[in-house]
Amino acid sequence: MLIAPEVAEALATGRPVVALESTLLAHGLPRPDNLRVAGLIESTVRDAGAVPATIAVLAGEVRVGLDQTALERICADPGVHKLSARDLPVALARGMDGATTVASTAVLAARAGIAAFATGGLGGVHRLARQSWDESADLVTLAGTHILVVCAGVKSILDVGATLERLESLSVTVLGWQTDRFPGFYLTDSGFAVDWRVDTAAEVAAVVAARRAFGGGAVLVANPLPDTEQLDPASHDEALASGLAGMVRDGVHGKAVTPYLLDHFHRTTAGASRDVNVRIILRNAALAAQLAAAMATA
Ligand code: PSU
Ligand code: MN
Repeated sequence: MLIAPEVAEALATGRPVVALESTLLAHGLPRPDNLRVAGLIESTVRDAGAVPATIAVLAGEVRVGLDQTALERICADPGVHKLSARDLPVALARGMDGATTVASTAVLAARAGIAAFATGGLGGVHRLARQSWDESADLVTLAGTHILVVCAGVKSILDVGATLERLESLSVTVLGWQTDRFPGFYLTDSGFAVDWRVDTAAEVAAVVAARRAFGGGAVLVANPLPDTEQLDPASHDEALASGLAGMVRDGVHGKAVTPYLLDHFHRTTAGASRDVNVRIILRNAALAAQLAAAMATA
């Protein structure tokens, strides 16, 4: 595992660090805009007072903290692999390049000693899961990984109710950031409530410290978009319906499902969902930096 000098120094001196995943760059956002967004995410973390650590695999080596050349390599190559936790060993053994999902990023970040991680939306239980058994490895991996994850809930392309039930079974702590409602990624409100609302960074830091003290697992902070910034609900529902139909028609399955649906949204909403997606990530990056700072001083 190669930790960038800036990240290593921040970790050694107890300064706040925010881990960032690379799959949302490589497989969640269109090229070449993804490279610009990668830079924006990192500068947002810096402006909020923390050190960004984007995680990826390059030539079979785990990299924690990417320089510009490395970011370009992950963002520009259309053939870059999507690596969930189970794919990591193969990529490492074969010297491959790959982008890391929430699951693999969380595992690697925790291993590096990073306490906070920002993403867009978590993977979860897919709407057709009763037939397909498609549940993201993000869920089961987070159950056993000591890390704070900031997200805008789970993507609305998923079965949100089923995902919340699985998070409960897997004992992942879920907190609503200044809200009682579980966010729906593109949408402010998924239609489901959260059990625990938190209003300050100090509260989150106290929950994380308590989680550490009594057995581990992830703490999820769900950070909704303000409703003035969400995707128009009507175009959302339309894109979702045609996306799910297209998925069945085209026989999309496995790790291709999430990138397929995100790309379908971006195309059918003429880029509106991509803009919302970027706003979500930037807001989560800023909040994760703020929470990492509170955890560093707790
Ligand atoms: N959130 C986004 N865009 C993305 C993803 C999340 O805003 O592209 C990615 C994350 O890397 C997440 C993955 O871990 O989608 C889930 O994929 P799957 O459903 O195949 O587990
Ligand atoms: Mn899946």
